[in-house]
Amino acid sequence: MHLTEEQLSHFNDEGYVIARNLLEPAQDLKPVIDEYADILNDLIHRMYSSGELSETYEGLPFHQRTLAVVRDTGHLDPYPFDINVQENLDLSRDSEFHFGPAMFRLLRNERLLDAVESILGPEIYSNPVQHVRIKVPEHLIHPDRRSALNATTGWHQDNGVIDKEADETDMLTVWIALTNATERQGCLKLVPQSHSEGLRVHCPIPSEGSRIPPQLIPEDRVRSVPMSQGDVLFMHRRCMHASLTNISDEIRWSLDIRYNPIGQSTGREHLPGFVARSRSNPGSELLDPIAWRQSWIDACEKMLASAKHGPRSGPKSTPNKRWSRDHELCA
Ligand SMILES: O=C(O)CCC(=O)C(=O)O
Repeated sequence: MHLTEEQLSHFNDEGYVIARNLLEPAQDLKPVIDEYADILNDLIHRMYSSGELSETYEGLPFHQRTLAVVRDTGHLDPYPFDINVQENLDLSRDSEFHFGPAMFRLLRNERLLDAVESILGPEIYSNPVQHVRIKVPEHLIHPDRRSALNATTGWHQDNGVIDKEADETDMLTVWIALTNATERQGCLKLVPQSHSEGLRVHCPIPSEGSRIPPQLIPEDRVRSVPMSQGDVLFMHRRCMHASLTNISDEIRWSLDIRYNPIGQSTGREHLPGFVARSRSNPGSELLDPIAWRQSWIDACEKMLASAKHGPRSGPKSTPNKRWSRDHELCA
């Protein structure tokens, strides 16, 4: 499943390429979808026990059950589903995240890594900048509970939201549609060829992270990229992108992960990645999902321990500090 010459040219010229049907829903995605049904079930039972929910919606499929919870409560905490930690001062020993075996196997999926290898070469590191986004129709979420994990994502380049050390790396963003992502469901939109036009200013926006200011978005060049379940989008680290708003009555569920050649900075050195494929040293590949999960628990412990010695060294409140709110374009 290596990318074709035509796909590679598209990636190089336009800064992105969509590999249609790269992943087979029944074989590649269903294990993750089933794993998430269990997380949702646990969460619902906890919410029910604490009185937050008056029903458990037993027997409904994932999509309907998710919608039912959000309709009842106005939100669904995104963190128990995410494959990352809350990089802000809310990080605590009770912080939730998900590092399950099915997800780990998807990060190591052969078809996916073959395609990644076409772009990055055979020494592939799984970068810890990674997220799961379950986006319900946006109007159902209370405005105070909206974030880029569960609602509209603002304009950015991935290079602009990681640490400077990764500026000159080949970090590759891989966006996987776990459900269809139509325009109404809030698919991604992007600016073709923006990857070759440099890094834009990103303004710090409270609760959103860093965003490219509107005056730098060439609206006439923006195109949306609807995708079907199993399609995979590969994006250059400087491709400008954002999401549309989910105005449908369905969920839009995606996974955005990143890879870089082994040895390059990940842009989040305090978080754990792993060798996903190494043709030169296969013994260095991480094969054990438990070890993967443990590496994240250890990283959290470290961040919490250093937080005791003052907020500056602890969990980062603003991961990207290269542009300040005083920048002329951010006013
Ligand atoms: O899925 C989304 O809405 C945003 C994804 C994104 O910004 C990314 O993959 O970098």
